[in-house]
Amino acid sequence: MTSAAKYGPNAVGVLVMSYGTPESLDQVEAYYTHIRRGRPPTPEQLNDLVRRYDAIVGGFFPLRRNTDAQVAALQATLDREAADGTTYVCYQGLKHAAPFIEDGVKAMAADGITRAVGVVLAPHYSVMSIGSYVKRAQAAAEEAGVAMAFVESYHLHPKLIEALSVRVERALARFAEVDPEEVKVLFTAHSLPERILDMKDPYPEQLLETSRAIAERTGIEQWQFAWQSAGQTGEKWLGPDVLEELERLHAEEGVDYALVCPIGFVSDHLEVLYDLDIEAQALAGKLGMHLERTEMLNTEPLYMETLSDVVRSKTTALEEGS
Ligand code: FEC
Repeated sequence: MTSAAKYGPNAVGVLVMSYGTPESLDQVEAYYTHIRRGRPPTPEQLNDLVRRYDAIVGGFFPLRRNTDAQVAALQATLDREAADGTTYVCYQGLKHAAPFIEDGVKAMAADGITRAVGVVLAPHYSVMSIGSYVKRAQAAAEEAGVAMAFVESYHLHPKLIEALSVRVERALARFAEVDPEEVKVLFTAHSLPERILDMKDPYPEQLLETSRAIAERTGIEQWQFAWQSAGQTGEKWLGPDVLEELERLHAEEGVDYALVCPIGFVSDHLEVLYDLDIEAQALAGKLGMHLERTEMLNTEPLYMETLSDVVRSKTTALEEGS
């Protein structure tokens, strides 16, 4: 018996895609090689990455636990909101680790799912981020005979903006020693190679749109955008980098209080727990600055409702297209 009967012919698959992370320190090399499209890292690069994971991993890799929890929470949200009669079945598909995107699509097809929506656990579109998830999922879906539609971005969804704004307000309250107006807010996201600008990629503008929407909603005036976690690939990446910007703000503008809000990410993981909580905090300590970071969304109900909402809207598009 195939599981098609299990879900019924009208079930809609939801391919929930995320970056992926190793499951143990001895998997870091294979993971890093996958990120580098099959080119193994040098021993120095590998040691550096293992060292960074070692600093944040306490028996489990945070991104794996968070992605698992997000997929389960989205499934529960879709089940709870099942008023329109559609049954949604979530499958996980990771970019750089198992279960890979292709595994997720195969699992749907094996369960007899013929229609599905794809959504990435990252709100902003770039051809180098969401674009590549979608390309791989689309190719796997065509091979497996699954009709798919994709959510490309949801960076201005009102519930996402609300959840992020509440986090900014909560974090500002941690600066007990100064007025919130004296705190510089830095919205950040993963940098990408500068060549995306020649492609007219919407990524930088979408990130600014999210930043502006939060600033408007919270009434903050002292804010700007900075990039983080740029790769070491020999080409130029988008700047300014958040670390350089903290140094500059302190030296040139006398900024002593800063709040980082990593709007490009939705989970606690390496780029937040190491790059911001360890690396940026060490820099702030050296400069004598008070630096805080907003809490990540993880399974925040407003975020789950954002995802459920965009998945439902895409289902309508899927039906209209078929
Ligand atoms: O916690 C974890 O285990 C994983 C954290 C993690 C997230 C993440 C998100 C994004 N990345 C994006 C782009 C690139 C490009 C390269 C690149 C390289 C790395 C390396 C690690 C890594 N990324 Fe990542 N990224 C995470 C982790 N990323 C580790 C390799 C070593 C290093 O540079 O630190 C460069 C590839 C190359 O070498 O050619 C480009 C983008 C996102 C946000 C969107 C998304 O989540 O998909 C964009 C989380």
